[in-house]
Amino acid sequence: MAGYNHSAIEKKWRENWEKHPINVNDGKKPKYYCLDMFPYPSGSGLHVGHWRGYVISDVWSRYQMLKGHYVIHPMGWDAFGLPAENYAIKMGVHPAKSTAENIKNIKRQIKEIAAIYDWDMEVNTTDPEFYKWTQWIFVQMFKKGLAYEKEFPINWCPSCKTGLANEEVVNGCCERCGSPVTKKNLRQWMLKITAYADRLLNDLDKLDWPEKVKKMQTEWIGKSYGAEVDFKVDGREDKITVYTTRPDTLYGATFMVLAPEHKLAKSLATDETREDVEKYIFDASMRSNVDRMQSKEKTGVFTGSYAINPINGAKVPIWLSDYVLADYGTGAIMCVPAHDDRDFEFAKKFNIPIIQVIAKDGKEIENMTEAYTEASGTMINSGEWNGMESSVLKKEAPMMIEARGIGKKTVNYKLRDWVFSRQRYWGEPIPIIHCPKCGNVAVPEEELPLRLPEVESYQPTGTGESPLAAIDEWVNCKCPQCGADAKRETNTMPQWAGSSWYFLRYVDSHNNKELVSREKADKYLPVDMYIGGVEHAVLHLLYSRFYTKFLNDIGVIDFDEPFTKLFNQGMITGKNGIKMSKSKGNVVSPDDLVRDYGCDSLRMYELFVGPPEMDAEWDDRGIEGVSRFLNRFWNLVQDSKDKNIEATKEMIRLRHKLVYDIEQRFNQFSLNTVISGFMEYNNKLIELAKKTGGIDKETLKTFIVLLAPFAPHIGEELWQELGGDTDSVFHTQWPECDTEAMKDDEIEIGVQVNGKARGVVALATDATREEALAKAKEIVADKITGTIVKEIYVPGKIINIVCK
Ligand code: ANZ
Ligand code: ZN
Repeated sequence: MAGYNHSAIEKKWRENWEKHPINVNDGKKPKYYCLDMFPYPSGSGLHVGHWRGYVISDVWSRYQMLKGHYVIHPMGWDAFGLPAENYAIKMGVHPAKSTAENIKNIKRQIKEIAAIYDWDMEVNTTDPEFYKWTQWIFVQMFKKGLAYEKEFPINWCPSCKTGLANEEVVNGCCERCGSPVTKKNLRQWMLKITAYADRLLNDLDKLDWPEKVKKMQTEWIGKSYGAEVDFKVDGREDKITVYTTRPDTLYGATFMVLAPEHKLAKSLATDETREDVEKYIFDASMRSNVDRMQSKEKTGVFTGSYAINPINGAKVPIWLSDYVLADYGTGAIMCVPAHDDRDFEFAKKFNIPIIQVIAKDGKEIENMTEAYTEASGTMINSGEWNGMESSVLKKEAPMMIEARGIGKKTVNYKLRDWVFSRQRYWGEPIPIIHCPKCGNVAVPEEELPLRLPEVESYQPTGTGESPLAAIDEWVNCKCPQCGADAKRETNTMPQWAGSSWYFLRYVDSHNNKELVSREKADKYLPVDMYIGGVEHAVLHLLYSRFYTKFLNDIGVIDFDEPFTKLFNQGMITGKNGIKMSKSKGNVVSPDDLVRDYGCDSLRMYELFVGPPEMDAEWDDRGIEGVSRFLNRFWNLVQDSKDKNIEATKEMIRLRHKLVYDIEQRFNQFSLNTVISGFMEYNNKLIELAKKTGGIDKETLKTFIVLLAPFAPHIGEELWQELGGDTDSVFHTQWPECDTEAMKDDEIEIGVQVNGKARGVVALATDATREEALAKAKEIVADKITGTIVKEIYVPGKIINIVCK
């Protein structure tokens, strides 16, 4: 009997599938689009952690194929961005060159996984034929007023010398290089994602996504209901509008705080306070938003001016503090120290009175040691509102305030417009021309793609201008509208631009007339299953949803959510849960494992390490287990294949139970337990074969089909050896389970005491000796006398108890 030779089998089928692709579109099968988050082609190569997501998506794709779908399963490259550019700066290699090399390398490594990617669909975000459409989308947004220019202080990384979106600032530091982020006033291109805030929020309901991700998006959009209330500045004409979600606490407002950037901040200073106020404003301008939000110690400065609380006429001091953000709400707040933690801390530090207006059980607290932040309790110290329930008032106060003419009810979002320009080289040029007469004019569509020109130095200038600004012959151009001398925009797009819509392009990647033809979009989109890491829960997934809605609005596509179902795989980590990385020296390469155990074993082990949605620690030794299973299964098939074993009732029962169990686990995406199920059933079949001399072909073939998505090479090989009825195992049908046939059988056997028939016991066919004897003794208990000296159990035949 030939042993399992993984290298020979894998080579053979790899070549065969190359010649005869198994995932073909016959135009009749329903489509299923299973998408991986496309990788950034870095130079460091794939480790076993990268394999996991690709294996999950391939197993799922093959499963869908066996379920009768034409599966769209593409792969491509998200190749603009900083690492390639930083490499160019260091080594002087053009990013296009290093990117192409990296792609070639990673593609070779990805092919080792033996996934059914359709390479004819491949896209690369840095290919002008691709970014032509990234630019085209920008032009459409510009024409609709959704792309606009704005000068304002943005997050600035002094080390990368570029502006950063809020999303790219993590704990006050640059997401890429870790340097503390500062502020810089720069002219920026913005995308008006806020125009879609409500749709982005409400449509989350339509999606079959992990609740955790939906929650993160909901919080990011951050819709809140409240009121804007107008406070007059004492002794002046000015009024200051505050935004509050707790208008019920208005009587408790004992001071007011403005963001240092507030337009009245400077003018509120008096002669005595001016110097301190101006210094405070300057210092705040050097800190990033995130840093300000998270700083432990409250800082602030009194302006010297007072405002009038419109509900009771109280005179309240106006302060500046950087815990109030300039670009949220109105950039000014009324402060209720008794019921807000930050205000409480501030009031304590600066000795400002605290007035309690909500009492938990109607009683005022003597000496508050912390704010009472719940919106439940009875109103006190609140004039005509006294005695009301706070939660009721919270809802009604905005209307009451509006009726009294001192403010209005409002809705607010945390979501900000998207800072869409980067002062860097390796990105899509923004297709805009600045004309002294016409203003901003879009590059005409027929001139797209606007190609990225060659430059001599990739180094960011650090002045806030991209290296493109230094190429006069590129920058200087004619206005497409009036012909006057004009200048090109020199900022480029952020890395998110291409990834916000690439999934649409795959299904029509060679189309040079449209981004995607409507016919193909209708037929093959949207994505049915999107698989990738949870780190993209907000940014990439939110941007993609925004782009999809926009393209839906302008009629390019007929749907408005890109990803029907989302699955986030957990990470494979090194020892002690540490992320695998070159710098930590804990990277496990798949190469040796593939050589020693085969691709099929490694694929299975990637999933066997734990639930696919959880992180899992890698341990090479575990692969032995799956490899042993494949060997044992191989041997079972070899042993049975020429014997023409007739299916017994037990074989049929096991076959249907196997199908039932595997399908259930598949549908719960519990891929690790699918594999442990295989192992369990394999053991049962091997035990059974010891008694029956082998296993029937139908049962073995069924097993092979279920196994094939995980271990495609061995699956195909054994299918052929058993004379499978289709040219490939992947062209057969996923087996169905007959729940009747799956039921446990019981057999009745006779029970003797001292050789005399005394009763009959019904036993499960796979009952153990202990179970059988225990049940038998129960039935003949009254016939047993003295002590038992011997117990005889002949499975399926007889039980004899001997006593003395
Ligand atoms: C008075 C008040 C009393 C508040 C109270 C809270 C509790 P959301 O929208 O849910 O995040 N706020 C408003 N604008 C702000 C800004 N630009 N920077 C910092 N804080 C700001 O929370 C809105 C609440 O956050 C508002 O309601 C305001 O404080 C504060 F017992 O007003 B509140
Ligand atoms: Zn012009």
